[in-house]
Amino acid sequence: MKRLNLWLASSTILFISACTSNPTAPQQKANNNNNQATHSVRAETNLAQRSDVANFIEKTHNATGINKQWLTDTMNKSSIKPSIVDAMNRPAEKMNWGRYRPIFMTENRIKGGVDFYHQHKAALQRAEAEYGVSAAVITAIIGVETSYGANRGNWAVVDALSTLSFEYPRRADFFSNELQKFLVIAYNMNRDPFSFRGSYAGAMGYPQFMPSSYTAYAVDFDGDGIKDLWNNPVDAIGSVANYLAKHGWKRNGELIAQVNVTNVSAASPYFQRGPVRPPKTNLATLKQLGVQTSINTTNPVTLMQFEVSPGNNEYWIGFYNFYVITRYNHSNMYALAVSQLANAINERK
Ligand SMILES: [Ca+2]
Repeated sequence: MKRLNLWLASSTILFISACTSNPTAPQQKANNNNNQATHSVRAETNLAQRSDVANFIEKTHNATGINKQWLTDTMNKSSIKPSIVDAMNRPAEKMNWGRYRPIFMTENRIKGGVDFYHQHKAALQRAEAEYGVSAAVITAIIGVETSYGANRGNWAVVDALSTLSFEYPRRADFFSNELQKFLVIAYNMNRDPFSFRGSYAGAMGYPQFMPSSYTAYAVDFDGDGIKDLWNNPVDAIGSVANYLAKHGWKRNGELIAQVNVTNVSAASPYFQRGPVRPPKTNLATLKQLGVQTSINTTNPVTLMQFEVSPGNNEYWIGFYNFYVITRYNHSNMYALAVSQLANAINERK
């Protein structure tokens, strides 16, 4: 349960990220001759008879041109999952860095990252060359998201998104947009919509992309004609690199550094608070206030305080690429875990 709550805490932020992403236009409609035959054998739930679901079908048909009967058949087999609503309503556990870090910085996860790096070295190096994004950071993101594909989630994506669209009013607008995007993906791939698996919040595949992120940022990195983030780690590698590149990743840019803060009250006004924003502080200014580091740069930084235990803090500066990682998940602790895991993988690979 701890893992679940942690995931929730970070995923809330991921959703916001996906919300503000800039999805590309829906792909060209596929020939739908076979689509009705691709539904799996599933009990009828008759969900489409609900007026809100019928409205959604109408709206989706008008917005995307997807065959209405296909939409109706799909929704009529989609299942509301009360346990997903329960999980969303469970308060997220308040967690400091001292508890967050050991969840991700484990021997298994570091070793898994080194193995993943060697297994997919060619794709990772190609992604680094094409997109300029660090191969170790790509690996670490996939490691934090799904333990390198081991935990991709086992909910039918359409059930998860239907549940959250129609039984979770607080985020209904967000999730019904994701459901619509997902239906476009399944329809265009001419695949059984119930064959796609993901987390209970609808995040999909190795990199846990929400459908809107898939639409905007997924790439076919092995050139087989399919953007398969569910089962193809090579496509996942290219897609994570593309996601970070499109959010402004700087080739060979700095990431993070731990610093000493000798005068906490003097430095405190510069601690990052509230929503994460691009770095804007001059390091020389911080040094005058007692922030100690051997780094010399004119690149702007963000000064961050992380609580290890009550009264015991670590201080880090984040550079622009650290900020870019927070576009994947708007949490400084997430980005710090990814950065440290990436460094650990880099050291051992
Ligand atoms: Ca592919």
